[in-house]
Amino acid sequence: MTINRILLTGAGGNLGRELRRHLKGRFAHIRLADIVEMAPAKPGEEIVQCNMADRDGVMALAEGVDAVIHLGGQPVEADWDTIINSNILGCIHMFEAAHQAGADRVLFASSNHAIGFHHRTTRIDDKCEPRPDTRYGLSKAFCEDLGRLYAFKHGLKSFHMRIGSCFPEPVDARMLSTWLSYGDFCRLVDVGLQSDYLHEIVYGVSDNPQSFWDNGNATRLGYKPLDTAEDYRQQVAGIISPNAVAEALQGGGFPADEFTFKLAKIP
Ligand code: 15L
Repeated sequence: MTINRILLTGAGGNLGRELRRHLKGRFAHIRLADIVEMAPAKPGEEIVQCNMADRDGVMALAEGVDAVIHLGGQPVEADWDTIINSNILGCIHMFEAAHQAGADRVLFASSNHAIGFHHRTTRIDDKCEPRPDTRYGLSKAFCEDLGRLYAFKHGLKSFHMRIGSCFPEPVDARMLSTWLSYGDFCRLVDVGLQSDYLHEIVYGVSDNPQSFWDNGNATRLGYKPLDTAEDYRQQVAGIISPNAVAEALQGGGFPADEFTFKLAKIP
């Protein structure tokens, strides 16, 4: 299917605004959705304010679109109510709406916090066991599986980007492993929009030699990152957490938050 009409959720957030600039003028129509206010629509754009927990609102959002890029939802750890409404229900609504609309694919902003309880010394790939490090991370792991259900049952393609740390620059030593530049994020989204697959998990990470992740699956699909956290080593190498759990585990401060177990017992 040729992709002409795109829905971008979370369009008012940092990554959404980057992607909006990147996609502009390349598709016949881009519907931009968020719960927050967004900059006014330019030619070829449409703005819709929507809460992802509102089922009917999300069903209407997906009408007539060929591809959904779903960045919307709660971006960090929160209480159960917030996670259930914004992320779990939001994702269920989004996948069901994309299916009902006959869309070809959904690209989903998953997160490294779906696997944050892996040790930093373990190199993992797209096939590793999920180890959510928070309620937030669990919602991301859930949506990766939700994508499997819609892919295998209905043929709705889904592309799950386990984003590391997507910021203008790395800000601490952990990001020498997890950093994703805005440019590489846009390149990864292009792979999700252009390549052929049924259900894939890829890591949203730049070309960092110290990465925790074997991103061979993204490479296989055509991802070629052009940026690297190594360029920032001098400025961030000394910035580490005083918390031993945060420093030992891939998710950093997320697994360490509310942690009451023993680090030595985590396999
Ligand atoms: C995420 O999932 C968050 O959305 C982002 O704010 C960062 O904390 C990032 O993970 C990270 O792990 O650095």
